[in-house]
Amino acid sequence: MERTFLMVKPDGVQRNLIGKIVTRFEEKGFQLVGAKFIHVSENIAEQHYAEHKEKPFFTELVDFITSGPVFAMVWQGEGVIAKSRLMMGKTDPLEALPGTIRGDFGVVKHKNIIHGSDGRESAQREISLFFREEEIVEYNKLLDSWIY
Ligand code: RTP
Ligand code: MG
Repeated sequence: MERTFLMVKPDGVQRNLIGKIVTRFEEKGFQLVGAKFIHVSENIAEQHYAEHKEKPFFTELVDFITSGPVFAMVWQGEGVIAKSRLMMGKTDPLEALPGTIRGDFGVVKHKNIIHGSDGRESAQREISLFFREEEIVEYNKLLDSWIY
C-alpha cells in the first residue's frame, strides 16, 4: 500500500492545528502508521530540504522548520501521496483553495502549516529520513473493509 510523509510544521503546532489536521486524513479514510512529536535538527532539516539547497530561501526554510517542534507522520492508503497534496492545497496559502489545509489555515508562503511528500521517490526518502522501519506500525483496521 502507498505511503507518504506528512509533517505539521512549527506554525501548525503553535497554532494548535495538529488534531484538526490528523482528523482530516483520518476522515478521508487514510491510515496513520507512524507518528512522532520532535524537534527537527539542523542536519535533518538540511537533508529534508536538500532539493532547495540553491534557493535564496534555503536558510530561512531550515531556520523555520527547526524553530519549534513538529508533528511528523506516515500515512498509508491508495493514492495517498497525490491526494494528500490536494488536501494540503497549493504552496502559497493565498492561492490554496478554501477547503484545503493551507487554504483554510494559512496566509503566507513561508508559514504554510504542513509539509507533504510530492512523489513516490520523495515519500520513500523522507519516510526513511524521519522514521526507522520498526517505528512504522502495520495493522489491520476493521474500517478498511468499508473503505476498500
Ligand atoms: P512542502 O515541501 O513544505 O510540502 O511544500 P511544497 O512542496 O508545496 O513547496 P516546495 O516548493 O517544496 O517548497 C518548500 C517550502 O519552502 C517554502 N517556500 N518559500 N519564499 C519563497 O518563495 C518560498 N517558496 C517556497 C514554503 O514554505 C514551502 O512549503
Ligand atoms: Mg516540497
